[in-house]
Order: sequence, then structure tokens, then C-alpha cells
Amino acid sequence: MTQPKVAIVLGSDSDYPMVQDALKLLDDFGIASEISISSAHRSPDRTQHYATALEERGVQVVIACAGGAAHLAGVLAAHTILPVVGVPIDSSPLKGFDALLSTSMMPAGVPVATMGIGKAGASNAAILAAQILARSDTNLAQRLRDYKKKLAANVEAKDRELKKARSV
Ligand code: RP5
Repeated sequence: MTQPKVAIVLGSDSDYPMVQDALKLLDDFGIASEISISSAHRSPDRTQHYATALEERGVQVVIACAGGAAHLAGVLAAHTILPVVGVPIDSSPLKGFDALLSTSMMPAGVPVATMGIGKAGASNAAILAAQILARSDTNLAQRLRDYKKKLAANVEAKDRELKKARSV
């Protein structure tokens, strides 16, 4: 089995639908990843052990997704020197605003690179992880350049479609 370079950690199985696009992006970029469930609050020992083993297992970037009073990204960041990307999940009555604040407002010394709330944030976390890995992988860097070209081509195609639809 290929050694994972990116580790995605979910606070709960209920967060899984939010990261499916992100998993596909990592696959499309050819980045080996793993996904696990570990809760900073419900399974603090598991979370600590997982975080401390990441570096020696060859993982390069951690993506932590959690909702509510989300301490998962911060706790992982407390136990590793790997870059931790946090994704606030909109699973609570506060619709992710609580998770956004608790993931982003880290004390000085323990950074969490916090993305936007929900699916878009999870996808951006995957792209950011790819960008970090691409600093030492020229093939991956080229795949990221191609991805950006595809984004731009999609906008132009939509622009053409809109103009066509309005001209009939
Ligand atoms: C957080 O609580 C999880 O990350 C999830 O977003 C939220 C709800 O978890 P469940 O009650 O659905 O397991 O820890």
C-alpha cells in the first residue's frame, strides 16, 4: 500500500459527506491519502496518539475537519510539527460559525491554516495540501498548473453558454 502523504481527520463520521470532493481532488492529483475519525473531545487519547505518530509514518500535511466547538485541528497541531489545515464543518445550530472561530483563533505558537466553512473549505484544504507538497514535487506542480488552466477554461465555457442562451 502507498504511504499516505496527506492525513484527513474527521471529528465524526457525520462529517464524511463534507470531504468527498476533497478526497477526489487528492486522488486526481495523484496524492496518497488516508482518512480517519478521531475526536478531540470524545477520544482525546486516540487523537493525541494519532497526531504524535504522523511524522514518523511519513505524512506531510494534516487536514482536520470538525464542527461545533471544534478543537480537533488545534489539538492535532499541538502534538505535531506537520502543517495542519483546519476545516470548520457546519454541523451545529450555529452553522459552522462556532467551528470557524474555534479552528481559526489559535494562540500564537500553534498555527492552524483555517479554510472556509464546509465543502468548499475541504476542497481548498486538499488543494492547499497539494500546493505544499508541490514545493518538492515538480510533476505535482505541473498538475496544479493544469488544474488552474481547467478552472479558467470552465469559466470561459460557462460565459459562452450564457451568451448563447441569451441570444436565442
Ligand atoms: C464534532 O461534532 C464533529 O466534527 C461533528 O461535526 C459534530 C457532530 O458530531 P456527531 O454528533 O454527528 O457525531 O465533534
